[in-house]
Amino acid sequence: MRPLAYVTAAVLALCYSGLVSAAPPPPPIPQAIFAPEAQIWYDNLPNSNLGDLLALNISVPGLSIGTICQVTTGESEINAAASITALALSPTFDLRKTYFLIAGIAGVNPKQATLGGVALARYAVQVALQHEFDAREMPEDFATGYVWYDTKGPYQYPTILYGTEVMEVNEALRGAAFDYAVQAKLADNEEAVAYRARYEPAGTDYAAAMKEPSVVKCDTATSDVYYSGTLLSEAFENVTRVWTNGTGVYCMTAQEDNATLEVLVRMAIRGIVDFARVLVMRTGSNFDRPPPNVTAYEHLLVLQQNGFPIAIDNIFRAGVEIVKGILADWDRVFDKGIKPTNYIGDIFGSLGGEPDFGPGSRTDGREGNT
Ligand SMILES: *[C@@H]1O[C@H](CO)[C@@H](O)[C@H](O)[C@H]1NC(C)=O
Ligand SMILES: *[C@@H]1O[C@H](CO)[C@@H](O)[C@H](O)[C@H]1NC(C)=O
Ligand SMILES: *[C@@H]1O[C@H](CO)[C@@H](O)[C@H](O)[C@H]1NC(C)=O
Ligand SMILES: *[C@@H]1O[C@H](CO)[C@@H](O)[C@H](O)[C@H]1NC(C)=O
Ligand SMILES: CC(=O)N[C@H]1CO[C@H](CO)[C@@H](O)[C@@H]1O
Repeated sequence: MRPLAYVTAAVLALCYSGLVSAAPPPPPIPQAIFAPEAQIWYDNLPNSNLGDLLALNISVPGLSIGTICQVTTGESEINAAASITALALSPTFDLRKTYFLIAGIAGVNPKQATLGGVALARYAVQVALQHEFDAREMPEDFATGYVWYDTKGPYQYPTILYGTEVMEVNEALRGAAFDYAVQAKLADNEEAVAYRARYEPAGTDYAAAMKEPSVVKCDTATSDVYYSGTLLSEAFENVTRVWTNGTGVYCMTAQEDNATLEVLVRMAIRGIVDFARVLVMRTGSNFDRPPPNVTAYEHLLVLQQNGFPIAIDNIFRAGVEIVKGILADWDRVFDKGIKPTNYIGDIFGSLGGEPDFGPGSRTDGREGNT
């Protein structure tokens, strides 16, 4: 049987939104990306007195939405981008004050977090947007087969950019969400405890892997390719560090966040959404690399890590605290929004301001398409 970790690629996004005609306070709207990541909200939200997601089921061409506005994007970058575009352009909703909680399971870096652990990100990095040589054909002195566009070897800073390489979200909002999320009692299970124990740090820096699940602040990597193993994980860890000019912490790996965020940047330029109201939350379903003395193949396709059920569970457990917090403080804080203190947006500076990573704004600090 395939490990459940196989489905890691999915994302669940939860948005808090007002319907077009809604009088204040706008009704909450959740948003999901992949069936189990959505089901956990359907099953549990009614018990938290925040309403029933299935009470209002509005069909928007291209996606499906429930009532706290729950959107299932589908897995991988193309599905995520297409679904969020369909949502944002739907005349059914006014999303200008919507909080988007992008929430899904993920691969997890054992140096930063663990199975069932919850990460709130500042950066989403599209790590595999590069040339790739099969490692069997790469030059002998290369540490990885990945090489950035218009460069001659790994980790030389790229001069050709597509614009979606790095996305940065509102750090002050992340801080508020973190304070809510840490109130959650996170789920764990015995099999995950046993698999974590294999990361016993024999000359490794895997101490975080061995702890019980907690909420942490660290970043997400996006790649359509579901990679696994120490060398690729280290390569993308390096990419995250270099592309964020040393500030990004490679932690969770998934297949959608770059795409979802790119759409939200474009929609923010059009005034349809507020990019300062975006949260990226990922929960660890499987480690991105094997423990000591286990092959990459066995780790991904033979052994059971059993992080999937607790990762799904903890999406809700941490996520609902964030939703409750936003609702409870709507009038005082979240209606007007939390002003970002960091740069937010893409590597081109499309939303204005000066990126704190990358080669600098292409719009001279102004908002607009490049
Ligand atoms: C929402 O409605 C659509 C069709 O109207 C249906 O196919 C879908 O199963 C419903 N979703 C849920 C979660 O009930
Ligand atoms: C990652 O970067 C470190 C430090 O620069 C380097 O030693 C290592 O070989 C790199 N790993 C890969 C897989 O490229
Ligand atoms: C891994 O294998 C080596 C060599 O057999 C052994 O010395 C080491 O203790 C093993 N480490 C773990 C964590 O099992
Ligand atoms: C990020 O690092 C690159 C490569 O060293 C450099 O060219 C760029 O100016 C740096 N960007 C910022 C905002 O520090
Ligand atoms: C490799 C890949 O699919 N990258 C995508 C990242 O997201 C943007 C926006 O949706 C796409 O244009 C890129 O193609």
